[in-house]
Amino acid sequence: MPFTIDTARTIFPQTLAADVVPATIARFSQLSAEDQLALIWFAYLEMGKTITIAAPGAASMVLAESTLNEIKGMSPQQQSQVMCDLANRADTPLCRAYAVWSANIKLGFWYQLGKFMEEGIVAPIPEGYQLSANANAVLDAIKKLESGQQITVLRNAVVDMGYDVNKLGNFTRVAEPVAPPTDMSKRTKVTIQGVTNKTVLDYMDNLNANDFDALINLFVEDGALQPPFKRPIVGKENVYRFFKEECQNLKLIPQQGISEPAEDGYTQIKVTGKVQTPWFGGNVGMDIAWRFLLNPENKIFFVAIDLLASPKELLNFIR
Ligand code: 45D
Repeated sequence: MPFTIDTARTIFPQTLAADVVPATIARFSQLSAEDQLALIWFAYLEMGKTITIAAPGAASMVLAESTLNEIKGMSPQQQSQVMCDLANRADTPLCRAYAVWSANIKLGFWYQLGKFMEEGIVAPIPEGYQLSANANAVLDAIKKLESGQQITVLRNAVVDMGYDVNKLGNFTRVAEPVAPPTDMSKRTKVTIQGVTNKTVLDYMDNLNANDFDALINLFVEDGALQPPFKRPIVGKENVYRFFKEECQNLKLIPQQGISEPAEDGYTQIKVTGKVQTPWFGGNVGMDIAWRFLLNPENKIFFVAIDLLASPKELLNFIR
């Protein structure tokens, strides 16, 4: 039986993903908007003690600028209301504007609001705000996570805010411009213990070089990519857009892997290693697995990217 995206998703089923991340997000989303905002504030302060976040690129700030200026001009009460609206996914013009932004613009927007809150330009979380018992329990759970898992929870919380894009009908996405790929002379090459497959090596090297044109050509037309805790993104066109919108300046540091034949002349390859996001650079190394399924022509039919449950999983190559 030939592979489908659904059957491809189950290759290397013993791979243990950090399910604590979606579980924590689910608990978080049950909280009141006030609790959500205060909780993120406390979590953010806590994380700031050990890891520093990089200032977002100028391009993403420009795209959020008019909204940020609008908020700056509001009364403190209106400012708090706007933030609650975002957490409540309310139907307001501002929540609609937020909804069409790429993940990086949303993160840059909150980064800037956080600064404004510290500086007293935007209404802060009230001094002495008491989290509900549930919110306290979620905050405790977040504090216990590894840093790679913490930043994933935070990112998901931010990305989920605003009006639901699926209710917008026709809309135009707003994303940072795509910078040209790294100059050939400046590119680096990964090596992966146990894996010599050229497609997999090219995947890593092209993504590290922001060369999304070369990268997408490694995929079959109806190929798919499954980001951590997400449904697969299916079809070259959609995967290509995802690369350009969400994958600039990632650093992939694959370490080891295993390659073996699958049915119908396909090859399945699992690689584990670290990934750094431009937001935290070398401060946070996420433990990641890539599960590739290549067709007989050595093109990518499917690749899943998993955030691993623990560093121990980096060495788990059991099928
Ligand atoms: O509400 O091979 C305040 C793919 C309080 C591609 C705040 C990948 C109020 C293929 C503090 C102001 C992408 C899948 C909020 C690989 C409030 C591929 C602000 C993987 C919200 C490897 C909060 C890539 C703020 C991966 C400012 C795994 C929060 C990338 C900021 C992972 C949070 C990237 C930030 C991650 C989080 C980035 C900046 C997890 C960034 C997380």
